[in-house]
Amino acid sequence: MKDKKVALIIGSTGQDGAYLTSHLLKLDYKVVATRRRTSMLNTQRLDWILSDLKSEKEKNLSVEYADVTDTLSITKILDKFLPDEVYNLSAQSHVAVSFEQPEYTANVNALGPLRILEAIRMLGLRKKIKFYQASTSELFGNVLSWPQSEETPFNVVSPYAAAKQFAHNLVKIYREAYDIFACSGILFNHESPIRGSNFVTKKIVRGIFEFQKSQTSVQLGNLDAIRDWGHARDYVQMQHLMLQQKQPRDFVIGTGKETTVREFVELVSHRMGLELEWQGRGVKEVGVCSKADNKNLIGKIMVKVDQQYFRPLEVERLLADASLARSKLNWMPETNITQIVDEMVRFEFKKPNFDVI
Ligand code: NAP
Ligand code: G4F
Repeated sequence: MKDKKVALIIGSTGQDGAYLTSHLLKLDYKVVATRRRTSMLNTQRLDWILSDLKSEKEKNLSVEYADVTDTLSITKILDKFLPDEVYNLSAQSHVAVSFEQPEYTANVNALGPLRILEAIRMLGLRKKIKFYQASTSELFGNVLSWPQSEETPFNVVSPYAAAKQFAHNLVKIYREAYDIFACSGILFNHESPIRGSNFVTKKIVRGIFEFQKSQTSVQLGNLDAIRDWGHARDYVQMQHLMLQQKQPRDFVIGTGKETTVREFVELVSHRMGLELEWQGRGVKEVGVCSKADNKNLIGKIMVKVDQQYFRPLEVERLLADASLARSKLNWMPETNITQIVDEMVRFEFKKPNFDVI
């Protein structure tokens, strides 16, 4: 009997890590999923997503401690499990936080992938392992052309993106210098019910849900930012497909559809049976409830713009051209923005017994 392929997922406790673990187990991989040592449980998302998998599948899962700021932990896990595929999804992934903690962000997001690639090389595994790096549309930054494809120049505007650019370049360098099968997925924003609660989509869904219950308003920054939002479940399929190519190559992954933060608020409100009217401008802008079954909500402020959620520099507009992924890997996103909103809202109403941090 042919041995199962072994995949190491570094950063399995995050949104994508949970979806990718589930996807690879369904494809009959043995999965080694890493978590960080924390003082409290941090595997809730993984547990939630694996709850629908039969125990036979779970037997193919091993959850291990590893931290990309700790070279030894990375080297040891590679040496112990000798994986066929390594997915580096670990990151300090919040752009606004990267302005507050630039050094930490660089350590995790730039030096983390360096440590993994060096460990692969020094352990003599460069011909065995295929490596995936979670790159990002934030690299396009202050965007130089629309829509953004693999050919669009980078123009980063945050410490997060600067660190990710270092990693992106490094992947190319290790691929060319050492002949490692290494590639980067340049992923546009992707969301899901288990998105961290300080990203804008989850914050909006949770905030409007709370407004319905307790009339507290949700405070947001730039309502006019435009994003190309897809579903994490669709995007992890592409992460796996990228490592099945004959030759390693980077791909842009996105839907090719634009939505503003303001429109996202309107979609979520509508899905919850509410409508709102925008009043005022700039940091004085508010969204006032104009329609609701509960008449007590009408006239109350649902959304308030708050200066503290603006960033020192902003990526105003992102839009993917994922035609290469479509033609070379036959990949297409399956979930549109209305379906994403619907899934996120339904999850919020079910009141899951864990908090997505
Ligand atoms: P996420 O939910 O924030 O997950 C990040 C993961 O990295 C978590 O498992 C986290 O562990 C782990 N991690 C953080 N620091 C670590 C360290 N020092 N060592 C090991 N693991 C560490 O992010 P995501 O949305 O799933 O995104 C996955 C990757 O894709 C990230 O690299 C992100 O930058 C990138 N990306 C995301 C998007 C998007 O829209 N979601 C788009 C483009 C690129 P804890 O659970 O313990 O915090
Ligand atoms: O949800 P966000 O924080 O995502 P952002 O900054 O686009 O980054 C995400 O996508 C990247 C891919 O392009 C990933 F690389 C990265 O790891 C992360 O997953 O913010 C989206 C937009 C921004 O323009 C932000 O300024 O929403 C705007 N926004 C407005 N009010 C807000 C808020 N963002 C957050 N987080 N919180 C607010 O209150």
